[in-house]
Amino acid sequence: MTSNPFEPGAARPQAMDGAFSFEEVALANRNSGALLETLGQDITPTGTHYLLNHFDVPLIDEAVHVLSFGGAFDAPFSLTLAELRALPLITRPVTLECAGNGRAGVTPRCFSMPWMYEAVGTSQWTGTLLAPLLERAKPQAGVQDFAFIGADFGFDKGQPHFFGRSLTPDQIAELEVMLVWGMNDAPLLPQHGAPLRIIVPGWYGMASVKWLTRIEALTQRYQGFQQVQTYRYRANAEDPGRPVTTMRVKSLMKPPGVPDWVTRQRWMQEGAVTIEGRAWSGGGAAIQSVEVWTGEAWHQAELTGRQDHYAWTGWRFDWHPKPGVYDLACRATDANGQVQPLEAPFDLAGFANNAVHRVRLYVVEKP
Ligand SMILES: Nc1nc2c(c(=O)[nH]1)N[C@H]1C(S)=C(S)[C@@H](COP(=O)(O)O)O[C@H]1N2
Ligand SMILES: [Mo]
Repeated sequence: MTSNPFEPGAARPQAMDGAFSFEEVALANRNSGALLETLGQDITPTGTHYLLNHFDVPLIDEAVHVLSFGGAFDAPFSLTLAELRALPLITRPVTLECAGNGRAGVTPRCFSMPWMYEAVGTSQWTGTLLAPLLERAKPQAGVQDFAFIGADFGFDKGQPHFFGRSLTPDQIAELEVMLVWGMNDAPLLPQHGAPLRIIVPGWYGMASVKWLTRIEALTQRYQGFQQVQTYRYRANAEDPGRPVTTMRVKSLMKPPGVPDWVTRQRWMQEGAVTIEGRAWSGGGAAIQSVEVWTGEAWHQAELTGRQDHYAWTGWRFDWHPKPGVYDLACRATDANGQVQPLEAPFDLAGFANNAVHRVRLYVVEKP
């Protein structure tokens, strides 16, 4: 790492394994994860939805905030929040997962937010569809990309930028992107992008730009840092990579039993227990099955359904363990036949680690 993080070419600390560094712990304190005990519910309680904020959270006065459409539009305009609220409303539960979820389980790990399993959640998002507004602004014939620019500014690898991402006209036609200002029947909170963000259903979370201030139509592809310099699958440092887009098939369980305070190891007395959780995949693909490993075999879980095309699916498995130590796991298969792997393919930045969720459970005799 160069000593000055604001110099062009400034690198991140070395990838590593084992103990977490001071800086990783500081990032983890800012970017909280979901509580796994909420995985029995379709909607993640608002205050427990995970957070991933690269820079400082901008505190924006919604009374003066405007969203502007600019660049290669023939009829560019701006909208206040009051004007947006008068547009046709849509409320939809959408599951968001951070592309870095699972990074702490990748060896060697990339120096970044060290998520274990918890960077995923489902909220009821309220807003309006984006596509009709882009049409109203009349994109010019040669438009190749729409860039979505947030109000948060900072540095990464020595490069200053506003957080921004883009989608092509074809992606906009396919994805049912929403402009949202409400979360679970309440105003969007500052840390989740208030007063206005986008939601790109079925994709990893980086596409869902928060604190949205500007939409720019471009006649070339957008070259913003968060679009081209990161969020690419790369096997090694020379690999130009492929862009990270839709979520990979994955499932998580609500850890059974009760925890030990510091180790979080689980404990229960012998008897009946229901193992339950949630499973999801990208691009709206349905979950076809979830299996639970109890130490000797995979057992089919019962699927309890999903609320929406872009929301996760509930599942449960009734079990009656004898005393012993169990290394439980769950794995999902989606309608495209994609199966959650025991170990995910290596990625240099630790993106999209969808390896099975493992939980150790100690079952003891009834006294
Ligand atoms: N403006 C802006 N938008 C952003 C981010 C950010 O740092 N700045 N983080 C992205 C990433 S990586 C994720 S995973 C999601 C997280 O959304 P949440 O914090 O509401 O869960 O927001 C995305 N949108
Ligand atoms: Mo993310």
